Amino acid sequence: MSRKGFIFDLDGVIVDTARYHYQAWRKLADTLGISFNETDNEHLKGVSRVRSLEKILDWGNVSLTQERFDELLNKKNNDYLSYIANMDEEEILPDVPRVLSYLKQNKQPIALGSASKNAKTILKEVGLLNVFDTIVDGTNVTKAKPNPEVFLIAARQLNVRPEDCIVFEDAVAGIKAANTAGMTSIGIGDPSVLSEAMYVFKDFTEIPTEFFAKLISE
Ligand code: B16
Ligand code: MG
Repeated sequence: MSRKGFIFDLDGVIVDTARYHYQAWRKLADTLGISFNETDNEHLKGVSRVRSLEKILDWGNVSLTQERFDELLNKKNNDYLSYIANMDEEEILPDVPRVLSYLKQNKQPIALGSASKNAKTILKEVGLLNVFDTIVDGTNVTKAKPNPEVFLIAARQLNVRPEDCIVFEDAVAGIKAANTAGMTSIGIGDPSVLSEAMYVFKDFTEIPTEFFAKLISE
């Protein structure tokens, strides 16, 4: 048995903020006359804010001055912040508290590994800011997922080897990042979308406690 590190993505794993990102991106796309649906949004999950706007502009074949780009990005974030302003613990996804308490009771190091620059605001709103041993978010990384930087920093801060880390992710880009880091990747969502993950569960209600016990004892 070696010391393990459990790393959680935020949007789509701990809380369902993906729908708020979707609303904000959709509003921006409408402004530019670019069509944008939920399938398109799937490609933005786990992707940084700047890279997300670049992708939307590519899809619509639209180019912007740097000034307009920054202005729209700012507007998107303000819209997003207004949507998440009233979040509370009700928006924590099912069984996340059970999993976090089990890992804490068993003295397992836990980290947040998110691309979001709004991660701490969200954790505070839902009452989980003090649960993690370390928080690595969009303000700490220079390379966005699928680059493994965010998870490698989290492993280093937990003082756990990457091969002993287990990552929970809802995004294709995040699963790729975990795999590249040499970590155990666990997809939370649709198995056909997250086919590169080592294990996939629809949500945490589907993961029995024994599964965590086995990961800890391996
Ligand atoms: P922000 P995660 C990611 O968070 C989201 O999945 C992605 O849709 C978003 O664009 C990105 O954070 C940046 O978020 O605009 O709040 O800085 O899934 O890595 O927790
Ligand atoms: Mg996510």
